[in-house]
Amino acid sequence: MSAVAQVIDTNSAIEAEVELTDGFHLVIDALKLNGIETIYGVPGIPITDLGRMAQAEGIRVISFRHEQNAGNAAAIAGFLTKKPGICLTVSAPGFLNGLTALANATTNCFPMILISGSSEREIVDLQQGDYEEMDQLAIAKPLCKAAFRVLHAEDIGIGVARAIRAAVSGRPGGVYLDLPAKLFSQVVDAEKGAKSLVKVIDAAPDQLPAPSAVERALEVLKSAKKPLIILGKGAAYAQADETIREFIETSGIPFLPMSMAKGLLPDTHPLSAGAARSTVLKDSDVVLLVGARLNWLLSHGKGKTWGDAPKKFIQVDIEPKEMDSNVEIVAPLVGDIGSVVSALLDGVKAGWTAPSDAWIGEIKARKEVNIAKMSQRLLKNSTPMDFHSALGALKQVIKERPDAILVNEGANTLDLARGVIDMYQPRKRLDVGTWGVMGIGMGFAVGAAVETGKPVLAVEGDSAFGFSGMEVETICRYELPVCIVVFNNNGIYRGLDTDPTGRDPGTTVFVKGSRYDKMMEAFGGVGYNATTPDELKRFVDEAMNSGRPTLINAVIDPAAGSESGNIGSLNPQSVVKKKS
Ligand code: ADP
Ligand code: TPW
Ligand code: MG
Repeated sequence: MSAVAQVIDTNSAIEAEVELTDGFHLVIDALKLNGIETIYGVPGIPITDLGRMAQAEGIRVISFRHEQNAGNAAAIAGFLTKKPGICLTVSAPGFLNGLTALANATTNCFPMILISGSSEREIVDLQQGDYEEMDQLAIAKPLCKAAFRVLHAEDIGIGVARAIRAAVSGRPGGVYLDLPAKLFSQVVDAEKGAKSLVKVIDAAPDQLPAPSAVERALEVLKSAKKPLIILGKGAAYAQADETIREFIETSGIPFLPMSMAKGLLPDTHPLSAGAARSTVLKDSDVVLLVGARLNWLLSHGKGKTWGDAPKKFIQVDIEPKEMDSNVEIVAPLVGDIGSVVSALLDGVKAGWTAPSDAWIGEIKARKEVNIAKMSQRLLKNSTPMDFHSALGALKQVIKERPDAILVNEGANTLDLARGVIDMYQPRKRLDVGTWGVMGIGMGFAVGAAVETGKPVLAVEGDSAFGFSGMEVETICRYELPVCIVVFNNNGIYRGLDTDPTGRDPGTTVFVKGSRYDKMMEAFGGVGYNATTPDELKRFVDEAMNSGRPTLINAVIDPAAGSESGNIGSLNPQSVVKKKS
């Protein structure tokens, strides 16, 4: 008699003798044992009951309208907590919908685990056409850090433990865990099942740098006339906030935060070089990268952006293979940021000369010019609003509520908000990251609200918002303190394109005069239409005070934006002139 049949036929006498458990419960117990408190997902065969049971067992289960958004919520949960965020999906199409978020998490070094139910191995492998048939493990593998499948309920403990360790150790990233439908109803002796579970000990161990590597780096740093520290989102992730602050303040080296590292030290800090970005990239002679890669976002460490003067790079990263990825790293510091920066701090305390007044003065002067220029533009009170006047209002909101979380996506809406809105606390700015991907908005907003309980302000281009906009229902359903501001300029970059043939709308434009606020009202949330900076500020304040789900349609001049925001130069140009 099979184990399942035995349960069905069991009389009360046998029940009393052997307590049984099954795959469903072992998955839940394994997650709980490892401190997983929340699952983000979309239900359906074969994981509907898994979600229900997880909820019944006290895990918070947040159900979304699309798996990509659930995946993005899990990914940002991972970034914010250093524990893997969990996304749960059905097979083939649900899995594929979640996979974009898993790949994006891996690209951004966020720890997350995509758990997908899958079809019967025997049928999938013979390609006999099962319900939602797909070889999910094979497809996931190249897109994440690690991928595992569990076939026997006794192995669930090991499978979950491996997934957790793979996600958070070393360079964090996405992990895929494949759970075939049959696994969930497999029955095992409860005691044996409990013993098979694994609590992951020291999942992301400290990784200390070699003392010789620290010496080498300190020597290079001491030789600098114009040193610069670049903080990346790895530094934000590391949660070594106090050590990083002390190192910067003790050494007196100016710092430049990458987008999601803003607020690690306040943007208003005297050593912040954020408002003098081009100057410091060009003129610095030694650059210490802390949890930031020399990828396209830093022009690969070479070319015009970096100027002609010779430059030496020191790099702190947990991933040894990151070194020399684009240019020579004269002093690689492989280790976790907390340990490495603390070693550097000890070195600086042992003897250090602060950077020259000339260097600090050059940066200060440039900052003052740029900030003055910017503040003029922020004060403009034009109707319709342009990006700057609208952002001026939102800058003030974050200044008054520095613990609010800012989610940001779009093109102009992203690039200009990044420059205008000062951040004051670590891990408060969440955005499109390494890929510049659209669609993270509502997933990040939900994940951030659920994980932190803090109010979220999501500043969204109208196009960007559309990628995940249906989750306003999710925000209303869970009554999350999320205020969405849609920068409605009627389209992608601008709202003015036309079809040269006159047949259709232009490729980058949307319905004119749209009222995104009505979408929020449809689900019981609050909607506003804002046409001036004063209105915008007032509506956001109301939303933040009430904590009610709110969407503000901010009417922006369709002519105000530029193609691709700040990165228009990446657009390929056609060399062919069409004959008329
Ligand atoms: P940004 O886009 O902000 O420049 P990146 O995503 O390019 O940042 O870089 C983040 C880097 O941080 C990655 O190379 C990753 O390996 C590294 N990293 C992540 N966590 C840690 C950590 N705890 N210690 C050291 N390096 C880390
Ligand atoms: C998954 C390409 C980059 S920015 C953008 C798109 C479609 C939208 C810009 O319009 P928006 O912002 O949001 O209205 P604004 O303020 O300039 O008008 N698909 C994906 N990712 C990306 N990056 C794109 C397409 C893109
Ligand atoms: Mg737009």
